[in-house]
Amino acid sequence: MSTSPTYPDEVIAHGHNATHAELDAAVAAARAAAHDWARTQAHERGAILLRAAAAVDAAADRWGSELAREEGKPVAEAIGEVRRAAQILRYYGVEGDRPSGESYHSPRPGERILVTRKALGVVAVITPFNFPIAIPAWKIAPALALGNTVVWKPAEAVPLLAMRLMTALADAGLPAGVCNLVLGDRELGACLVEHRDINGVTFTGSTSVGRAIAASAAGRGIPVQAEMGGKNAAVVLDDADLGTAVDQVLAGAFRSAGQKCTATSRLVVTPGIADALLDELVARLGAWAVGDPLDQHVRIGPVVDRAAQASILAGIRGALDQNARVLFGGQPYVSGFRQAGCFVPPTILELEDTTAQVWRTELFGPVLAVHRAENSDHAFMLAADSEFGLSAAIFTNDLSRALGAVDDLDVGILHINSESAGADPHVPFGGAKASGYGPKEQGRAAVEFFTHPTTVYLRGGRSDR
Ligand code: UN1
Repeated sequence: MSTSPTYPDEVIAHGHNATHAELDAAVAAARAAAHDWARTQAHERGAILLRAAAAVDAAADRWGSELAREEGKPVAEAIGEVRRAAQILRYYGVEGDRPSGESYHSPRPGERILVTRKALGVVAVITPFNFPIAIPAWKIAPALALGNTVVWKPAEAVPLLAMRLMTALADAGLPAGVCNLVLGDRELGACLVEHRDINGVTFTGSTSVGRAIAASAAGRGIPVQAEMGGKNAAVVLDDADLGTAVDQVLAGAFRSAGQKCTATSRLVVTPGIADALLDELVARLGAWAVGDPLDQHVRIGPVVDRAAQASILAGIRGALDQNARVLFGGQPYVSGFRQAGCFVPPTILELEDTTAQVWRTELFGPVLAVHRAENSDHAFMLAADSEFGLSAAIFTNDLSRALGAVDDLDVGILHINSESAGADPHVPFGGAKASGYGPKEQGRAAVEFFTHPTTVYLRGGRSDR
């Protein structure tokens, strides 16, 4: 069952959580389907994804509204997410047209060496609440396109959108057993990733869970792809364009109520622009409506559930105890529907030092921590000082400094003059340090995870040639 984070008494969807026996049956079905699916022509597999993409696109407005109701992000963002899922399905729908493997010369006469790529087999897919259809699409589409079968456990909060994607795939003609959806809690997810009959795990979620999955997978010798936490910095240097920096920092920090692993949660700013930037951020954020995500004017909806709300509010309180200064927000809603729902006020906190928890740990909510740097070198040093390394955003018109950031920041994704969030289907997505483990997602990077190579030494068998 899922409920609305906006109006917690409202039930969005009823469903059936899988039992352990049903989980076993799903894995067995994926195993039984694996041989034939891997041998189905890549173009035929792709055609199914393309049909699913068309159905997802056609349903974008309807499913976007459902997504906004179930997950809480503003409806325009939610519709955009559904369209992004379709775009990803389309990207992998033409995988059959792309190069598959490599060909090498041989040091021996009469021989060629081919490197072919083959499916892993049955892949466990574990997805988070915050992109209920786009993240599943960007794991499941490459898994299927490259010939794997799938058992998928989505986050408990968003079963309806999971059902929608699953239905689109089934209606597009996906054979029975190729993709299996199991609904359930974290414990069911643990049983799935520990199942003896799976050949790989792809996961997006917290660093602690991702690392536990990676350890368990390593123990069984199966590959794992884990996309985990972030504490992404935006660095605004004196020479930056103020308007661009303000727009992009607000978008990075507060869209989807900050519930993106790529969200901007730290802001580092140099002295020549600091006051103007902070004044403008505060003034502009004041005009962002917080409320029902179905209202077209609303820019910030609720966070996903009560537990998330409580932990983000506790993070804000903790920061205040550690002497953070509130520039915006900071106080929980004490009346009206925002108090009754899972709302967290968008909050900007200025810190004197960087030991505060709010500078170090991921809150996964609409909270931006600010620290003033002495100069640009200091700013890059502060940005780099994190156990995480998912994304960063640098605002400057100085090409040398921008290129310096490429060298100095150990991140998987670097934006120069754009917000820290965002991803495209055709390029690698994933983080460095504690943010990522295993091969990256999307684009050609996904091929590395969802297949393994077979190196074929190829000679003719006739001795007369
Ligand atoms: C985005 O920035 O648009 O869980 C995508 C997450 C990321 C996806 C971010 N894996 O938030």
